[in-house]
Parts: sequence; C-alpha cells; structure tokens
Amino acid sequence: MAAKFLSENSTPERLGEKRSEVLDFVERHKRVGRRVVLVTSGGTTVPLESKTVRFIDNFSVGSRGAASTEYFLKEGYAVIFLHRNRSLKPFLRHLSSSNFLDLLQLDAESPTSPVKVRPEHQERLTSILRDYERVRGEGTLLGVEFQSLSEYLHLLQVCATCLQTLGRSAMLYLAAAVADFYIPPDQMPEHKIQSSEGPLNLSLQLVPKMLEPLVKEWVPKAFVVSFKLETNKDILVSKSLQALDKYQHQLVVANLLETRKKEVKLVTKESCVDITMTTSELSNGQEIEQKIVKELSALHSDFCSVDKQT
Ligand code: 9Z3
Repeated sequence: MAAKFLSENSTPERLGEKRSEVLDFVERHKRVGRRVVLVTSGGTTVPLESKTVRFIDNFSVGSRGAASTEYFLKEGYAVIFLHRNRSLKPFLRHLSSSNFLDLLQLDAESPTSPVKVRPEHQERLTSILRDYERVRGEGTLLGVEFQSLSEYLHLLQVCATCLQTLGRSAMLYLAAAVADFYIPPDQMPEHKIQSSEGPLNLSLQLVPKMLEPLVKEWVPKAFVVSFKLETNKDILVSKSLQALDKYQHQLVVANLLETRKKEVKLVTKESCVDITMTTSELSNGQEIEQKIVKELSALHSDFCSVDKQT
C-alpha cells in the first residue's frame, strides 16, 4: 500500500539532492557519536486539482515540532527538522507574534549601520540569537521542507532510510499532523474546478499508514515515537495502545486537541505516564515540550544502552 502510494504520487523536486544532504548530515554526526532525531512538524495539504488552486488543510501550526526541536538540540541531539514550509520554525517562532519591523529602529547618528534593535527587545533577541548561532556553528540542525501530503511522505521515506545506518541511536519523533484522506492522481481533475458546474462532491481515499513500512523496513532498529491526536478523551489511550500493537514501535505521545499544550500522555505497551503543566509553569512561559523531550531523551538512552550490553 505504502509503496503503491509513493510510486503513484509524484516525487518532490530535487529529491536526490535532498537525500544527499540528509545522508551527509547523518554521516557527520555519526562520526562524532551524536544521536540524531527526525522531527516531523506541521500539517500537510491535500490538493483538489493537479494544477492546484485549492487544497484541504488542517489546523496544525507546527508549534509542537518547532519547540521540541529546540529542546532536542539542548539535549545534545542533531535534528533533521522535516516541516511544512509555512509552519513555525525553531528560534524564529519566538518572534512569530511580533511585527518584525516593530523590533527595529533607525539610528540617524550611525549612517553606516542605521538599523538597530529597540532597547526593550535587546535581551530577548540576544538570547534567541545566541542559541541560534550556537546551533548554526555546530551544524546540528538540518531543515527539510514539504507542503503537500505526497511531498511529506516521499521525504519521510528519504529521511528515515538515511537514519538506518545509526541503528538504535536514531529517534523519530512524528509530530506532523498528516492527512488521512486524499484524492489519488488518476481521480484528480487537471484544471481548476469550476463553480459554474454546481455544488462540489468530493470522494477521498484513505492514505496508507506509513508507520508500518517505517518501523518494519525503513528504520527497524530506531526509537520510534508517534503522536495520537483525538478530541474524545475516552478513546485516547485505547487508540494509542492499538497503534503500538499494530506497528510495534516504542512509544505514543497521546494528546487532545484542546489541552495539547497543558497535558500529554506518554504511552508504551507497559506504562502510561502523564506529563502536565501547572498554571504557574505556563504563565512563566515554560513549555510542555521541554518535559516531553527530557523524558524521551532518557528513555532513548536506556534503549541505546541495550545495544551496548549485547
Ligand atoms: C500531534 O498530535 C501534535 O501534537 C499536534 C501539534 C499536531 C496536535 P501543533 O502543530 O499541534 O503544535 O499545532 N501530531 C500527530 C497528529 C496525527 O495526525 N496523528 C495521527 C493520528 O492521530 C497518527 S500519526 O491518527
């Protein structure tokens, strides 16, 4: 099913070049013994026409993926950040609610470098820039962009297979909100659908679950974390356990749409651990991703140590 989807849906541009970039990144960090995590982030679009004017989208803005990426970097991981093109980015996300130009001012007294950061933003910008420059200097972050469902799935396969060489020291953290339904290319109109033809009825097909080949074939030794999103709390844990049973991966981060920034459950076959944020932690600007990543990093260390014992 997965292989059929990938062969029938067009490959993203410069896929070979992107594979080489990811491979180089993985090899470089493997040489120095650094763990590598693939973080997927943001929603996927499902086109309705092959010359696409309209598409179906979902709510995800990519804050989970972008924030987690920063915390994985702090934990010493190298991160492949596979993200939707317009979703939030690590570091830059801290400025997403400000108008960039409001952070700056012109200084008439220094004509050679007249653009200055306003004094009230100096501290915050310095701290963001310091973290960002450290990561750039160490070369520990590689961004890979997608927009459509098909681009995402092709790139997921490329990134995952490149990680195979790392065995247990690779982690996959699949936080992207991937579409479940799509229109196969042979059922998609070429040109813009005309409203003059009346109301539109859509028939969507199921997207094959890529977790299956990912765990079985692409990265069989890696530490794989998937996400389960629900709106009904009564089925959250049972659906997570079903996923673990079906795909045989290591862990599901289970979250509800409305409370996803305040509480999640880390579900394994053996346990279910709650991670929660207090009101004061949230009002201090602390983020749940910091706790999630800390916990996963420790579990990943245990998982890696099995290799060393055998
Ligand atoms: C998640 O559950 C993420 O936590 C969110 C993060 C998408 C809710 P934001 O990007 O939101 O910060 O706005 N991701 C996975 C969602 C998903 O599609 N899971 C599938 C499912 O639940 C399985 S992989 O069936």
